[in-house]
Amino acid sequence: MTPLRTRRRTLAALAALAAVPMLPARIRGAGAAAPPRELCANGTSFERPLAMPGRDGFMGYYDVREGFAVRAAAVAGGPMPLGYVIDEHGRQWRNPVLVVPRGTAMRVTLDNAIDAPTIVHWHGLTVDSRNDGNGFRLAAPGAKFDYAFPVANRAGTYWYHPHPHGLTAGQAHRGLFGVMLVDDAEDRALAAALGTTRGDTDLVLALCDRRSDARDRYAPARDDLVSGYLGDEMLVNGTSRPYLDVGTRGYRLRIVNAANARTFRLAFRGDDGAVLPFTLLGTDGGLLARPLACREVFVASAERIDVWIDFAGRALGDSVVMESLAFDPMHGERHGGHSAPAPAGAATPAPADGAAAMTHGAQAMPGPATADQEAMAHGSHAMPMTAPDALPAALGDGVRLSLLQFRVRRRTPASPPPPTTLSSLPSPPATDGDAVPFRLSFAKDRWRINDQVFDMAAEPLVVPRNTVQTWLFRNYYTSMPHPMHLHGFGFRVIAREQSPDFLAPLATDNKGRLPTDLGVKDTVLVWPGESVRVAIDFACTFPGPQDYLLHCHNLEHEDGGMMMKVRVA
Ligand SMILES: [Cu+2]
Repeated sequence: MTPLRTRRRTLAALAALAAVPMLPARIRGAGAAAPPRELCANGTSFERPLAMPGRDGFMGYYDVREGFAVRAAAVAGGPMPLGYVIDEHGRQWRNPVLVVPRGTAMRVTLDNAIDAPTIVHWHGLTVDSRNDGNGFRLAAPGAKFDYAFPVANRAGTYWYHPHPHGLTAGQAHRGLFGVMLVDDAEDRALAAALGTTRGDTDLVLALCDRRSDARDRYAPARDDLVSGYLGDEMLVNGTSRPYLDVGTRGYRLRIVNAANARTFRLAFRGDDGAVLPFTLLGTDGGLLARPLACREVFVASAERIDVWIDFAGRALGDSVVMESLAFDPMHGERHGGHSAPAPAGAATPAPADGAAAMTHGAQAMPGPATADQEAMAHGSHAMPMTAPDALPAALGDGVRLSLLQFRVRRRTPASPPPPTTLSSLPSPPATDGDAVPFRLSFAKDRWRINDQVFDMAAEPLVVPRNTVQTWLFRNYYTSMPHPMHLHGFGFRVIAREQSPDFLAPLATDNKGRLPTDLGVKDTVLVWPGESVRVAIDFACTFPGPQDYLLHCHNLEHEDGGMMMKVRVA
C-alpha cells in the first residue's frame, strides 16, 4: 500500500469517526462537519490571550535601522523549542517581527547556536544568490554567516525561515521562523487612512500547527513525508486556542501561514453562525491595487494575506471567530471528479519519448504514468471506511478549525473603510515566448518537478536575465495541492485552468483567478488537476549568474526534493 493510500484511508476514517462521542472533544469539535457550537464557535474553547507582538519578547517588533545579530538557538520557556533571538542593550526579542523601511541596507549576522547546519532565507525578498539564504551556503553549528543587502521590495508582509536542504522542515517546525514587515510611503499612507497602529489595530498573526502529544519534537512518519506534517493543535503567534479583546472598529490583520504543510481556508464567523465579509488588502508581496470584498480565502504554507475586518456595529460581548472552513484537501486525489475536462490546447505536449498518457475516465494528463501513480489513482477506490486502530496524531488537512476568537469588549470610534485605491500595483507584465512548463508529480515515493528530484549538482534551469517569462505549473490529477514558491522574484498569476469545482465561486474573473491571485505573489497553490500560469519578470541587477530555487513549500515535499535550481544569467 502506498503512503498516500494509507493517508487517504486515515483521513476518511477520521472524518467518519468525527461524531463518535468517545473522541476527545477538541478533535471531535474540529473534525466534524457540523460541530457543537460551543466547541467550534464561541465560549469555552478559547482559553488564552493571544500572544501579541510588543516592544520586545516573543514576536516583538524590532526596528531594523542598521546591522544586527540574530542567533538561531534553543529557547526555554517559549511556545517552541527553537527560536531566532536578538539580544540588544539588555532587551531580548525572540522570533522578532522585523520592521524594515524599504531601501534599508540590511546587515545581519546569523549566529548558528543549534546543533545542525542552518541558514536564513528571506522569503519574498529580491536579493542576490549569496544573500538569499537558499542553502547553497550554510552556517555550521557554532559558525556565523553575514548578510548584506538592500531591501528593495515594496511594502508587504514577508517572512524568514531556515533553508538547509533536508533539514528545513524540522527546524521551522521547532520554531525557527519570523515575520518581516517592509514599510514604504504607500503603506504609511494606508495606515494613516485606516487609523491603524502597529501592534494594536495592525496585527501580525502567524499560524502554525503542532502535535499536542509531541510539541517539541519533529518526528515525521513515512506518511507525513508524503502528505506533509500536520498537527492537531493550532497555534496563532504560538498561542493555542487564543482570544483577543477588540473594539468596535476595523483591524488590519497580516496573516502568515507558517505551518509546514497545512492549508487554511480562512473565514470569519459571527455568533449567529454567519460567515462575515472582510476585505482583502494585500498578498505575499504587498498591497493590491484596490481592496476586494471576500468571504473566504485559501492560504497555503508560506502564503501571506493582509486583511481588514471591521467589528463596527457589533455589540459588546459579541465574538467573531477566525476559522478555517472545511474543504476537500484533495490528498491522493484519484480521479477528475472535481475538475472540468481539459479544454483543447490547454495541455502541454506529452513527452516525445512516447510515454503513455495517464488516463482517468475521459480525462488525460500528459506525462508518464508510474506504478505508484496508478496505485494511487485506482487503489483507493476500494478503501473501506473503517476505523484505524488508533487515532492519528494529526488532524487532517481540510477539517474545520477554530483559530482565534475576537471578543468585542470596548466601544471605540468607528474607523473609515479602506480607501478605494491602495497602491500603484501595475498590471501583470506582458511575457515573451512560450510558457515554460513545470509538471508536479509523484513517482517512486517522491514528489517531483518535471519528473526530477532535487540534486544540488544537477544543471540548473537557466533563465536569461531581464526577460519576462510565463511559467505554467501543471499538477497531476493524482496528486495533492502544492504551494509553489520561487526565490528572488515576485510574480503575477495570469490564469488558473482546470481548477477544482469548489474554486469556481471564488474566481474573480474569467481567467479563474482567485482574490489572492490579484497581488504580487511568491508562492502559489496549485491544486490537483490544475494548471496555473504566472508571469515572472526576471529583471536582475546583480552581476554574474544568480542561483535561486523553485520548490514546493510543503516543507516535507521540499526536504524530500520537490525543488529545482533556477539560474538567472
Ligand atoms: Cu508539495
